[in-house]
Amino acid sequence: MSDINNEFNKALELAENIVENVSPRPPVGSIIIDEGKVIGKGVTAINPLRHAEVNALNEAKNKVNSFKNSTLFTTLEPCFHKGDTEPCVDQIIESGIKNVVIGSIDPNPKVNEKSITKLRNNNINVKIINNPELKKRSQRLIEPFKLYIEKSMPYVTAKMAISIDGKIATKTGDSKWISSEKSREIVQNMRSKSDAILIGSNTLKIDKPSLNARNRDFQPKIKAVVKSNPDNYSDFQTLLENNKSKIIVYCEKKPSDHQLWKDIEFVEIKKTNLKLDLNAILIDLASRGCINILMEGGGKLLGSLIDLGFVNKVTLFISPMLIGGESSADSIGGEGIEFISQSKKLEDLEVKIVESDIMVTGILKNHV
Ligand code: AOF
Ligand code: ZN
Repeated sequence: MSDINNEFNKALELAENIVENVSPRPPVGSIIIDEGKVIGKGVTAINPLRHAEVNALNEAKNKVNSFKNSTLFTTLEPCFHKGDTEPCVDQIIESGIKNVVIGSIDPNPKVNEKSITKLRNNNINVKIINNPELKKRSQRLIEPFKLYIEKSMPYVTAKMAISIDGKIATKTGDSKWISSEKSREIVQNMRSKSDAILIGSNTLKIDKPSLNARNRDFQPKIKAVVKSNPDNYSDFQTLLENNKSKIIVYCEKKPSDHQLWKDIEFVEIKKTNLKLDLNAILIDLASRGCINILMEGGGKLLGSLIDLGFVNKVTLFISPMLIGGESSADSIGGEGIEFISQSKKLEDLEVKIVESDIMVTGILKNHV
């Protein structure tokens, strides 16, 4: 890799490893290099709320007398507007930095190339990274944010723990545990980085999950359940255990005694084709600032989401076991397709071994 790509890769790694959930902002990593040395590093942070570029500038400030020989590498175009923070573009100009290298253009219409133009108008040399691999990784980082900004929709990651024969439970509903302990730890991290966890009514009833991110500092903002007729408060007990999230039940009709259902919010959703309108549910979650949703089953709800083109990424843990049984639950239900040519294809496949499992992640490109 050339020097510039090497340095940019460091900014990318910072952004890819942010543990704090920074939604609804995109995760950004920035690095400042002077005379070949890293003098400042920064990522988007919530506590205190500060953008990556400013965090990097603050760290670098006392390390050199002037930034005239420094280069800022940042994974996203700096912001142009005053949001919850002051515009980064102005702080970069004021700092005296003369070179900026950017990964992706900010799709936010309030920014969208305006900062690049402003930097150039202030005699700052701006380069957009053109190494395809680094470009792609920069894009990946902002994909959920892009979907949210452009379509007001959240980015849905479907997590599945399946047997070799694609089952998510036995015929009696037992599913503890299909995936290995290490795989389940990875899922705790995924929960912790998600804004909302989404499940269907069968998963609630059969698995009785808590959906907490166990032993993690950051919890999902929302635990969401899709259930047409919530009629039994005790079904929700495990969700309430050690709960730090808001619990929302998307239903056709609130239970008549809903005031007695402590700590649960009901959102009534109309049915389309006899099913709750999933588009309306996702729009509601996005309107609450949820841009990353982790879908944790079951097969029926996941199948419907896939049929409608609402699943953006799949994370699959395949465990080396066979379950069998016609009545045991399959990982994906829904309508399905008639021809292989209509199948949803996974791109950017990553495959690795986690303990005894095969972990596969892929991006579903052909969503609507
Ligand atoms: C940056 N650096 O680290 C991030 C940026 O409400 P605010 O002030 O936090 O602004 C959020 C917007 O800033 C967000 O919508 C996106 O366009 C951009 N994100 N920009 O310069 C950062 N996270
Ligand atoms: Zn900014």
